[in-house]
Amino acid sequence: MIKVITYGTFDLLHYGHIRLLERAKKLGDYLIVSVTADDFDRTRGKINVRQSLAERIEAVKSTGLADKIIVEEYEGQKIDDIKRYDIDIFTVGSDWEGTFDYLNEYCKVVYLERTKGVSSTQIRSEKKAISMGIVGDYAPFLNKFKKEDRFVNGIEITGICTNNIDEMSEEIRNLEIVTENYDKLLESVDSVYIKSGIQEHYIQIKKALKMKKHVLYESPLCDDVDKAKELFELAKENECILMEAIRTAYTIAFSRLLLLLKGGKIGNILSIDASCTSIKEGKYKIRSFENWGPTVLLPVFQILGTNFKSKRIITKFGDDKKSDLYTQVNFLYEHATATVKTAERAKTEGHMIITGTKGYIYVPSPWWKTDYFEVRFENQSENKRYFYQLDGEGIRYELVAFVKAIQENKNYDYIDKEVSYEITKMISDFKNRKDLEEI
Ligand code: C2G
Repeated sequence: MIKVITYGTFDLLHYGHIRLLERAKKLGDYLIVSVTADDFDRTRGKINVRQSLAERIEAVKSTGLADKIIVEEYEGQKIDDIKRYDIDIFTVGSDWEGTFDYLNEYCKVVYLERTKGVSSTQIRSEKKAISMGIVGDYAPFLNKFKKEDRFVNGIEITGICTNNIDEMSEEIRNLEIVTENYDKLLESVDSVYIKSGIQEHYIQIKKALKMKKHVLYESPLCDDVDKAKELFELAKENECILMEAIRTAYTIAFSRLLLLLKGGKIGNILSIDASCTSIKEGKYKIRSFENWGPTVLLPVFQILGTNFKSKRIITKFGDDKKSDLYTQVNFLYEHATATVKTAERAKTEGHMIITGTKGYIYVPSPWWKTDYFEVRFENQSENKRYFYQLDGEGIRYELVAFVKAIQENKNYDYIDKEVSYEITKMISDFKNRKDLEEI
């Protein structure tokens, strides 16, 4: 019996894939089809696969061409599979010509002519790309953000509303729409990414939603919980996506860390310590807690919840008594505690440590854009390290989630609404100096 194996993502299965499977089947008597796992696709740079692994397996199964379906999960698995299943022929489309010649050592390698004129990418982007306008003045970040749209199918940054165009990159300065007029930008795009000052968020987001524009906003949503609820209501009425941008929430490492904790990996969680500090240069206003607060509060509220018994805000203000150079918050929960530190005029270790009754999780600095963390125990031989690919600090995964939410008109709550509201409340309490003591 001649056994054949082939590999693929098989996203949005089309006749190009089916023709490949038909010809692969004809090469022998028994065909194994290996479908790539989501993580493995991301690792190899395919970050906007639309269908889940289960859906893609189901689609391949429905062709009736595969005698066996397996999942490809790691680099180098092809060699293991060829040995494990005693494969005679490895085949794949001609777009991979030469890539898998090394497998000739283990079996015959056959490249089948790729079917022209159809691809999942093309099907995905058949829907007109969503145009996005970016809003804000903080050039160091917006320059980074703009670079990310080239990695994500289905969205294109086409305009900017800013009062600081001189400091923006050439790529931004050459956008179709460069304006200081927010209304003008809104008229020309399908969606906006808002990274303006918090005091502008409410008005800008409300205007965008009223014009049925989708909104990705840098957290916090605004500085008043009632206004936050009003905006989510407005988004629902206008069938728009209103998505919170805290990059960390969209990284694989952070989502895997949450799953490990929920599974009791380190027992009951007693404390969380997380810091985000930077020494901000230049003319930008110092707003340590407003700028870093959402990021540093995310793990606390996602892991311990938002029903803390009390909190204490400790802040070091600048001479203007407005800009907070350093802000720390201590939380007391029923059975746990948390301490978070933010600064734009001070430096400390930017790690996160989660203390549990069986062990602890250590996320090295900069924890908020990490691709790696460790689970550590008393018996160090049980320690485990976890590595996950992280491209572009997580911004592109945020964009992929935003595009997917728009295309499927479904808000994927990577960040629970309760967490969004509590972050807003924390910013409001800070602004009103509630529970706040100065140092
Ligand atoms: N294919 C084809 N014609 C097309 C599109 C795809 O023949 N118009 C073939 C590809 O060459 C591949 C298979 O269909 O052999 C699955 O394609 P994809 O789902 O795009 O996956 P890809 O990442 O190309 O698969 O590690 C090997 C890869 O997993 C190969």
